[in-house]
Amino acid sequence: IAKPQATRKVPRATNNPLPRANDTDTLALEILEKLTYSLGKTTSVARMHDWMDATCLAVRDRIIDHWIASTQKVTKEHSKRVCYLSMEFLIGRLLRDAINNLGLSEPVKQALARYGVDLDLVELLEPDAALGNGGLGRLAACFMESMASTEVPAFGYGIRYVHGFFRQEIADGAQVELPEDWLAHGNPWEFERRETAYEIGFGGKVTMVEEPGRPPRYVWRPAERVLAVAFDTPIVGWRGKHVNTLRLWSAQALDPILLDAFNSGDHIGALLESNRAEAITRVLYPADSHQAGQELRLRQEFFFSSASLQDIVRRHLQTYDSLDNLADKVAIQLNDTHPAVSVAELMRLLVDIHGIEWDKAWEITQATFSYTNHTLLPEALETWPIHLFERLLPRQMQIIYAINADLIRHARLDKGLDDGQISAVSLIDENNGRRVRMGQLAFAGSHAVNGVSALHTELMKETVFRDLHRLYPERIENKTNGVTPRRWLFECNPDLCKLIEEAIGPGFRDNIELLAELDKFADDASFRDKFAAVKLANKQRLAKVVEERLATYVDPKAIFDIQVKRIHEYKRQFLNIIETVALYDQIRSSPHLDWTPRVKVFAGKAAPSYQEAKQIIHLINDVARVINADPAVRNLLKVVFIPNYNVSLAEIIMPAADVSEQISTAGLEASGTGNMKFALNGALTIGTLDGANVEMLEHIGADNIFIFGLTAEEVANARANGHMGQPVIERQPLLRAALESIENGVFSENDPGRYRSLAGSLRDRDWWMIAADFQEYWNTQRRLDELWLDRAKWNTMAVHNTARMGWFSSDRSIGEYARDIWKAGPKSIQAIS
Ligand code: Z2T
Repeated sequence: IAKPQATRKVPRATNNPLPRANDTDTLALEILEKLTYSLGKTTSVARMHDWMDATCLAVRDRIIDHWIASTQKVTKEHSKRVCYLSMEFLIGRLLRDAINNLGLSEPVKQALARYGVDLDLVELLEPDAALGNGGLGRLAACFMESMASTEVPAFGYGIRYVHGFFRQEIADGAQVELPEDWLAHGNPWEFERRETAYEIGFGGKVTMVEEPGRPPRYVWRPAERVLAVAFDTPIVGWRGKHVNTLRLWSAQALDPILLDAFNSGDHIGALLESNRAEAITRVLYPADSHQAGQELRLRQEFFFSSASLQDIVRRHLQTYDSLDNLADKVAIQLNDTHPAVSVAELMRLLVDIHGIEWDKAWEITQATFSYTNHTLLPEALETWPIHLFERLLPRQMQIIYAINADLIRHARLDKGLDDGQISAVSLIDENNGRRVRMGQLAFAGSHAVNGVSALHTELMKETVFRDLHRLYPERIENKTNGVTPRRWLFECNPDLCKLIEEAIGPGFRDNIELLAELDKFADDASFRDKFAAVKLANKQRLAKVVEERLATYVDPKAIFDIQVKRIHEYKRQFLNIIETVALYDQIRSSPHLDWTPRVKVFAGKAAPSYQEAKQIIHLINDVARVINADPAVRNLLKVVFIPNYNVSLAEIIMPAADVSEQISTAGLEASGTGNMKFALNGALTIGTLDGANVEMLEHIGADNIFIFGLTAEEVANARANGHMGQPVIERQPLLRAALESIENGVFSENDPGRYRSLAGSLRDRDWWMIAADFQEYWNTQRRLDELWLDRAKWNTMAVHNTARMGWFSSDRSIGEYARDIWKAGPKSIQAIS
């Protein structure tokens, strides 16, 4: 159903400017033009920042050419669109990504060189967009890049936080949080779309309107309304083939200033409303895998859900005259439960605003939505007190009750569930002071629900969604996570890519699974040596960063053993640092032995209110201070905690690791994605049978990965049988001594009791199975020490890792979503095996 022809005829040539040329001359001229006419600077006064802006703008013009072409193609072909709703997008920098995907690396570098400007230095000035906490947000960013690269028409929908994830500093060993201000110098990648704005309501009343001969209608009159304004960022795929849009919403007051108040002299009061509105998108909540219970968080969730749905519905109605075929033309993916209120909000739009009959609306809703679960941790499962929900979103609350009534009727009458089972599937938790369960809401409103690794998906069926799964056994499926090889191999490790290309040709750049052809070079001594030389150069680069930021020398010839990720008890940085202390003790007591030199690298942020996690950071820094100052270890052991872990730092760290630490308590890490980035870049993994480690073991092979520790099932059994740490500690002198030194203040002489309760938790329930897994972890580390002495063998294994990680590309993940859940994207993508 085509739109009516535009009445004003515009000649084609002026409608679409010619695509720009990509040679060095043209780029040099255009960068100069941007510098002059967009920034108002001459080359003689331009600062590096101006060069960065000018470069972004020249590159951006080329993205726009492709963006327009992509948008026109999708519109013309009436393609189905994917809408990826996510509270977080952990994007990092975009300049190198754009340059690389457009194939402009050489000409841009040379163009800048003509002005005596180094592209590498220019890139460093771009702020790192950190609109996310960790894995979940970074996955959303990898998926956006992969959807563009595989030509799946997509919109990312999220929040344009003014302040992203906090900046971390370490002062006297402890974490200090500082505000982050990524927009301070403007953002060259975004386009404000003032015309694309929607009203978002909060509070107020619902009234029933009855008209003769018609079913009653419900009208919601919110007490408060704010405006959601769209900011669009183009996301360019590999070889510029396709460009999608990341649309982030910013909150504004309907009336920026209350003139009456202002004129009557209340200058502050005149701004209260706009302050209150803008607060919604002011700052990212810094808690990963933990529910933030505040009202502002629920406001954020509804704000971006409602804006995105209004946008989706409006766009659909621009092309089609009815919403009946909504699910044929859009697939909406809920990235965890943060946007789960969308289920109720879409029902409201369909039923209350567009007059669609309830059952029909429910059919459309379920066919449109699908939901990804990212954690089983009970403290992360979102629930909202009914009174808060009702006060803020009265109509959505009514709709949830109605959905629940239908669900319970079906469960009781058609499936014969008893009262206990009913209370488990209900959208309302009646046991903890009546709360709305967002997980059950997302499940009920979706036709497909997925976990993010094979193990995690199986555990979902047995734990959080056990009863809903029995009711709807077809709904849960697995979609193992992936990472984009463009950012996490091509851009962060260009030297390795050059080497790979020499060996197997350039095909892997378009089909990453061709990396498998590297396998046959694993036993080729000369290839292996070159592979090791690239690793060494990457380690030298990281050593330089460590020297600059921490004034600590680390020897690039030592094993770089790295654990970088959010600091969390279940991720067990504590286990790693206890092993470090035990190793320190051993080196000191047997200095004559042939110890393998190691550098233990840590980085990651703790949620500001997570005391245990902050203690772990403090402990790592305390241990580092003591060990690094002790001449007795003679550089055999170094410990560094690099502050302010973010995407840009990860791009330096991933290529520089020999050993990747993926040591979570089994059953608790849903997938992990850092594990994939490390192995792709040739690190050997020491890890538990958790999350995607299980599938990495299958792909890489048991001979090329170091697996240890209790299985998820064994952890569950140990917990059920009242496992205690103390008896285990008694039997393990190494662990005992290490724990005692931590407990007795060896690393915190000015505050000897600092770690007493942290260490005590191991003697007690040992909830995270640190005592339980210690001995095997230690033994496995010593096997790594030994392997390091046979460098040929180590390097063979490292090559196998890179060669066998192609499957963990987010292109593969996206292909599976496209084929099984969305039924969208090019036929070739949906046809993946
Ligand atoms: C997060 O990063 C993850 C799960 C969450 O559950 C929340 C956040 Cl912020 C609500 C992580 C998982 O911990 C990790 O295992 C997984 O790889 C990642 O999401 C992407 O799926």
